[in-house]
Amino acid sequence: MTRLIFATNNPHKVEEIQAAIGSTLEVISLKQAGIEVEIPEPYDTLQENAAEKARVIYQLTGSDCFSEDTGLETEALAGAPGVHSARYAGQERSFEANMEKLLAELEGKTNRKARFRTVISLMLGGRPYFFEGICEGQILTRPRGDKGFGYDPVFQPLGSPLSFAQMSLEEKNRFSHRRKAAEQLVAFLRQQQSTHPQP
Ligand code: ITT
Repeated sequence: MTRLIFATNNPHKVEEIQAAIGSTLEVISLKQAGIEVEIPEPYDTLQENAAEKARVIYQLTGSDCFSEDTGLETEALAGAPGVHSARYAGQERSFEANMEKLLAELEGKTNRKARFRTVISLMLGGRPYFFEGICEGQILTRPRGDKGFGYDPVFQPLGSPLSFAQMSLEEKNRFSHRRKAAEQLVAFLRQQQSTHPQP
């Protein structure tokens, strides 16, 4: 089984990705790898931020690794909060404050269309590769449910009557942006292994 460091400080992401990919890949969190580092997200695109996170951890460890950057993009707000989702309401990165700000910005707007977009950056043998996953849906008028993290209570994926925060991890993964990107990562790694088998 391939072991890869997942360059994230968000334990929810580790749990969701490991559940999505099953046992084909063993994901080692930064915490499990004993790495304590504040990873920068200085750029204006998910792809550049994801690349930077993976690059920092690759430089630090010399090991193959991956990272991901995720944004919630709303149509009525021209893609906001997007790449700024984590700090939408300020530097303290509060899930509640971020949701409150989003609901306030969308107050009275009939277009509630939104999507989560995840970009995974894989560093393999020193080279970067990218994979994207999108989940379309809408922003509810008030939070519903208490599972998950981040904007989950206000996001309802297309095709479900529930918000992400009303779903189990397995249910969320049926729709999730992160699961879709992770599956592409796994498919790519499988293909690499079949064309360049390890001795
Ligand atoms: P790392 O950079 O350490 O991976 P992070 O929490 O800072 O973790 P992001 O910058 O990718 O991760 O996340 C942006 C924010 O978007 C995150 O703080 C959440 O509030 C929100 N978010 C990301 N994925 C989400 C999901 O699946 N459901 C709800 N909110 C999510």
